[in-house]
Formats: sequence, structure tokens, C-alpha cells
Amino acid sequence: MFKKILIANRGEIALRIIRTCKEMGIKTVAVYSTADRDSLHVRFADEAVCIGPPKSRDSYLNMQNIMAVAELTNADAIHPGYGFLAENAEFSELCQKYKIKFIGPLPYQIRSMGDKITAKETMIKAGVPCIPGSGGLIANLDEAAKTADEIGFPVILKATAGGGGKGMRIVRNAAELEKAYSMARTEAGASFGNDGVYMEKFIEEPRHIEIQVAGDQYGEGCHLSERDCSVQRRHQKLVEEAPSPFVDEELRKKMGAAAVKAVKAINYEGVGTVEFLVDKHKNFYFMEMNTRIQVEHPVTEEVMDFDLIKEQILIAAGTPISGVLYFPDKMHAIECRINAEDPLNNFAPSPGKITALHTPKGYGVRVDTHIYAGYTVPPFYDSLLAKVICRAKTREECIVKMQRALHEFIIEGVKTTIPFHLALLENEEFRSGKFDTGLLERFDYVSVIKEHMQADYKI
Ligand code: MV4
Repeated sequence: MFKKILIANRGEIALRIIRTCKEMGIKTVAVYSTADRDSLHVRFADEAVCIGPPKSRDSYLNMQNIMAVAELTNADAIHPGYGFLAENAEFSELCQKYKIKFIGPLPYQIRSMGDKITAKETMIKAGVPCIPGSGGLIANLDEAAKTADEIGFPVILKATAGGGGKGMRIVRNAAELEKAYSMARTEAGASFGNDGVYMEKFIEEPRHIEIQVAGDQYGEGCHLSERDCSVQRRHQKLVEEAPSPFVDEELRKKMGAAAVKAVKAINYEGVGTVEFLVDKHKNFYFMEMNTRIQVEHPVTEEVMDFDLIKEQILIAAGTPISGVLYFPDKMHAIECRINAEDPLNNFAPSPGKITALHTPKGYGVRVDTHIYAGYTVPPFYDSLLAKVICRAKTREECIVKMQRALHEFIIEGVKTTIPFHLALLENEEFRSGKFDTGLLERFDYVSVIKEHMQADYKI
């Protein structure tokens, strides 16, 4: 087992990783930018080394500096968390070169999922259902027109280097195609330095359902059931839950088996997530695979009673996984992401000093956070402040528990997404469990938040 792990990250996920390391008797090294000098990951790690100025590219993305710290402190492994270097094949390669174990997949495994067309080709070969489409890059407008004709409108154009919605264009008819094709290429080129786009049939009103997977160094793979992440705003997830209210035992089995096929097809080593789009007829299609631990991993931890960070470390150390885990189907978990953003102003970032703080507590409530009273939220990084994860026997109880937890959550000094969540938890469509990724486009949460503000006014 590793003796010392360097955590190449910040915020709540750095704390989350330090916690498991401590429980496993592994020493920890934190790295931090000058903006994070007063952060808890710096305090709670056994050692901490400053790696540069606030801008990510000069600190948390500075591979040379991070490797130098790993060497200097004699770390035998690096955990990248999510974001930053987590899906950087070059960094995984650099770790190999310096003989420091990267806690995550090998460079070729990251690369095989980084390019969307390559990923899709690999999945089709492996027998994982994919959305009908162009199969490869669209070379010109003529080809775009031909392919659209074959697939039938509506179609969607996607950037092969993309993911997360950037460079995507929905095309409803032939008249829209020319403009959409040129805009998709331009946006893809500007965002990713690669203007390659491909085409797919557009799936109307889908759900985003992802399967947590794990694969070991010996070619074994398993899944740990699904998370429903259909509550999104502009491709940013706000609420995730497990099990999905839309997934029955038959669909869970099929999607789980498909996700395990994906794992085995690339000999995947580590924990990961296979994302699917699911249409209203319960057809499911591979979208992409995330080769990292995800923000919403605690939802799976809570329903499966399983430490995913510990599993990452065990897999990296060469421990075999124990085969397909059975989904107990006993508990429900929901996560609300609390961001320093103003839901009454288009979720504009709201950095600044947290002047007062009280976090929710009690039975079935978990809060993963790095903030404290007096902490200043820097403007340089993502705006995630905390994740509130509730667990209860049924979805209905879990929703009520989340409402009571969020009513206990006091954060003063910055605007947060708590009022948004309190509005959503009352929404009939959300409560019914029958919704799709378009939910937040239909929901006038601003009005509900304003109503709540009126009702909450205390003299
Ligand atoms: C789609 C789609 C419909 N049909 N592909 C959005 C992010 C990127 N990973 C893929 N996305 C979509 N791809 C086809 N063929 C609809 C979306 C989509 C979406 C997917 C998941 C969650 C939220 C979404 C919001 C809008 C569009």
C-alpha cells in the first residue's frame, strides 16, 4: 500500500481524499496556490507545499511544479481529484515517467475516451448502444446534408474534442443546417483548438443517467448502479440522485451490463462513470465516459454504503475488485450542490468572505465542504461551496429531509444556490420524478424564490 499520497487538488474534494487517506493510515501532501493559503486542505494534510500564484494554469495545472513537490516529499502516488489534471493523459504519463502512481487510469485509457468519435467507435465495437449518427468527422457541408438526410431531422452536431455541451448545435431542418454547421465548427475550434464535428440523431427530452463503474489492473470490471443527473442548467449539474426514479430493475441490469462492457473494452483501471442518454421509451445510448471521480460520487457512496475514494486507492495499489456489486435497492440519496452563485441573477458567481456559517446536521445528512466562518471564497476557481447529501428509505422522505437540511443551512456574506434548491424541492415535476433535462428551462424558479423571500420575512 502507498505510504504517502500527494493530492493535486483543492476545495472539498481535497478534504474528501485526505479523510480516506487518514482512515487508511496513508500520509498526505497538500499542494496549494497563494489564494488557498488559509484553506482546510492545507491544515488537514500532513505536509503542504505552495505551488504557485492563484491562476490555475500557474498552480493546480502546473504539472512540473506538482511533480517536483511529489519528488521532494517522497510521495509514492498522486490523487488528482476532479477537474484540473484528473483527465490529463500527459500528466498520467508524466507520473509513469517519474515512477509515481497516478491514482486514475493509464494515459491510453484517458485518451480513448477524450476524443468523442474515438470513444464512440470503441463503444460500438464493444456492443454498447450508441446514438445513430455520422460515425466519423463531417468533412464539409455536403456531407453534413447527406448524413442529416440519412438520419432524419432533428439532428445534433457535436465537437469531437468536446463534452459538456460546448460546440453543440441542434438542427431541426435542412434550412438551419448551413449556419449550424459553420457555428459548431467555429465554436469547437475556438474552445478546443480542434474544429472536428460529428452528427447524431437528436434525442428529444432525454434523461441524463450515468453508471458508476470500477475496473482493476487484472481486467475485471463492475458497476455500482446509476445516478440520475437530469437536473442541469446550461450543462451544469445542480442535483443528482440515486436510484433514478426512472430506472427499473430491468433497465438497471441492462445499463449496468453495457457500462461494464465499456470498462472491459478499454481494460479500464480505476473508478469512472459511463454517461447515458435515456429516451422516454427507456432506450439508452452511450454519451461519454468520465475517467475520474466525479463531484456527485457521494450519492453512490450513500446508497451503496461504499467508499469510492478508498476503492480508487486500492485499485491503484493493485487490489483486485470483488466482481459485480449488488445494488441493495434499499436507500435513496439526493445531492444538492451549493455554489457561491446568485440564482436571482442568472447564477452569476458570488465570491467573497463568508461572515457566518451554520451547516446542517442530523440523521441521514452529510455535508462535504471546505468552507468555514471567516473563509474567503476566491474568484479563481469553480464556485462549489458545499454538497449536501441526504439519505432516506424513500425518495419522498429524502426530499423532505433535504428541505429540512437546507432550511438549517446558514451562509452569510455570499449569495448561494440554496434558495434555488428550496424552490426546486417544491416543484411538482421534480417531486413526481417524471422530468427530463429540460426541467429548469420550464421552471420559473425565480418567482418561487421571490415568494419564499416574502413568506420568510420576519419582523
Ligand atoms: C445529446 C442530446 C440529444 N441528442 N445528443 C449535452 C452535453 C453533452 N454531453 C451531450 N448533450 C446532449 N447530447 C443527442 N444525440 C441532448 C444533450 C443535452 C443534455 C444531455 C445531458 C444532460 C443535459 C443536457 C441538456 C441539453 C442537451
